[in-house]
Amino acid sequence: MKKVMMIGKTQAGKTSLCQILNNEKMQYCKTQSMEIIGGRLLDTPGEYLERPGMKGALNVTAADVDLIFFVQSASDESSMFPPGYAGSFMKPCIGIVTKADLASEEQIGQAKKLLRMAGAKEVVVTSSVCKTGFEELFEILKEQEG
Ligand SMILES: Nc1nc2c(ncn2[C@@H]2O[C@H](COP(=O)(O)OP(=O)(O)OP(=O)(O)O)[C@@H](O)[C@H]2O)c(=O)[nH]1
Ligand SMILES: [Mg+2]
Repeated sequence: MKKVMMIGKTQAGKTSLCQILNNEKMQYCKTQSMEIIGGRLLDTPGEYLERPGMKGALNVTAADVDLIFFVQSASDESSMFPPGYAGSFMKPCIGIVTKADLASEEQIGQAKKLLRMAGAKEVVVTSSVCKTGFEELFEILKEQEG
């Protein structure tokens, strides 16, 4: 099966997303290092995106995956994704808005905009609490299986 790497700030909801995609119960656990979940989901700690000195590790590890998810919480008005960030990866980047259950339509729109500015070619809005948006995600993952 093809692999996906999650990139996003701490608390963005990357691990929760992995848990739902892997049919596990959602359970909070701070990610401390890069971790493979269910054989195909590569979870990363938010610090890798937030700390300039660690960002390069994401680009190196991206060589091992087929697809990248840029994960942005709708309840977070700021983003750590530089404009055009997707261009630094040789892999397709999909934007994932998380925590839609906590946000207004306006906030969701803002998160989508941030992800598109980062170069995400497609954006999916999700809530891991309400389990919405996952059919679309599974569809994207399937498409990628070729
Ligand atoms: N309301 C709501 N809370 C969420 C959602 N997704 C995640 N959370 C909560 O947000 C917090 C952080 O979620 P994580 O999935 O651990 O975040 P992360 O991106 O893996 O964070 P790091 O491991 O620190 O990089 C947890 O308390 C989750 O329960 C969601 O869709 N809705
Ligand atoms: Mg995590």
